[in-house]
Amino acid sequence: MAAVKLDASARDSQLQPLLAPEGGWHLVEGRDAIQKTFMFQDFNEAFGFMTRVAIKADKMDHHPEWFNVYNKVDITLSTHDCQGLSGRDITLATFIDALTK
Ligand code: HBI
Repeated sequence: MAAVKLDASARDSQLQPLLAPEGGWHLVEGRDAIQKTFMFQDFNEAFGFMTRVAIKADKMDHHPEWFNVYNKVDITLSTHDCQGLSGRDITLATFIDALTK
């Protein structure tokens, strides 16, 4: 299924909550993408989180751009197929946030 960029209404209703202070996601400068940094107790916790995200991402066929060093995981979400944010990014961001609640 071709990915479709979020329209203005979807950005208001679905993206804004993620970008709110309690959501913790940020728009990436110069890209239609969102980014968030996660901190864990140690590498083991961080990698366990990454493993759960990876399994979900593969099930969705929608993969994060991410960087990990020790207990820090830096995640950027965007949809390559439409060069911007789609509903898949909202779905994955929501799943990711639920893991850290
Ligand atoms: N992951 N973030 C992201 N964006 C995509 O467009 C994408 C993906 N994973 C796999 C995927 N697309 C496949 O559907 C092929 O388009 C590569």
